[in-house]
Amino acid sequence: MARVALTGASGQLGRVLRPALLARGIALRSAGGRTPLEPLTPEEEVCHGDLRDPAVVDAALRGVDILIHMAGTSVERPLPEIIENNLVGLQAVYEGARRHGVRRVVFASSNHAIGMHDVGTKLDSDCDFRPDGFYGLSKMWGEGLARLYWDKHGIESVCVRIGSALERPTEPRHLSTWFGHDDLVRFLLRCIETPAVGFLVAWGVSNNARSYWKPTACEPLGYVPLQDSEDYAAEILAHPDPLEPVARRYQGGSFAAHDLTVAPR
Ligand code: 15L
Repeated sequence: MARVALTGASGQLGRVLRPALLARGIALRSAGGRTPLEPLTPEEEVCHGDLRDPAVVDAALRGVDILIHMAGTSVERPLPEIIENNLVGLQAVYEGARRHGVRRVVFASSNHAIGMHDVGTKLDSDCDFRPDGFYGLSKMWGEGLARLYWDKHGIESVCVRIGSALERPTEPRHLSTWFGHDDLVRFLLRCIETPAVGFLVAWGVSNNARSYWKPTACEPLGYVPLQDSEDYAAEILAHPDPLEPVARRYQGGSFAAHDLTVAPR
C-alpha cells in the first residue's frame, strides 16, 4: 500500500482531508506548520515545521511514496511572502521528494493561475496561463517546477488547479468553480490509486453545469466528479451577488479585480 504524506494538514483543506483519507485506510503522515498536530487515529503519523528547512522536509517525506502538497500561502499576499512560501518552500519540498524517492507529488495549484480569462471562455487545461495576481503567478511557477522535476528527475506530478474547494457553494461564481469536499477526496484517491500519471495538469472542480473548465484533463485519472453546484443555484441566485461587477468578468473573480488598473478588454 502506498504511504502518503499530506502537507498543509492543519489548513482549511488539510482538516477535511486528514479524517477522510484515514477513514479510507490510507497510510497517512500529516505535516502541519507551526503547531504540533495530535494524531487523529493510532495509525496516523504526524510532524510539523517550516518546509523551507530540509530537516523538516526529511521528517515529512522519509519512506513516503506519494505527497499531497497543500501547504503554502493560499490567497493574494505581498510578493516576498509568496516567494518564501510558494516558491522557496515548494522547491525545498520537490528536492526532498528527490532525496527520498517520492514517486508522485499532487501539487495544489489554483484556478488563479488562469484567473484573468474571461468568464465566457470554456478552458482546457492546456490554456494560456493568465495569472490574476502574485498568488496565481506562484501557482504558474509551481506547475513549471513540477514539470521540471518530471522531465529531469522522473518525479510524477498531478497539478490540480483547485477551483473553490468548499463544503457547499455560496455565491454565483461558485456555480462555475465549486469543488465539493466529497469530490476533492474522490479526486485525491484517484491521484493515489492511478498506477501512472506522468505529468498532468487537471482541474479541481465538481460536475458543475456552469463550469468554466472542460472535464477532459481528468480522464487519465479516471476521476468522475459527482457533485453539482446546480443543486444550489436557485438558492444562491435568489440573493445579490457579493462580487463587484468587474470581478464578475473574470474567472478569478475578486482576485482578478484586486489592484486592477485597466478596464476589461
Ligand atoms: C484559491 O486558490 C484560494 O486558495 C481560495 O481561498 C479561493 O479563493 C479559491 O481559490 C477560489 O477561487 O474560490
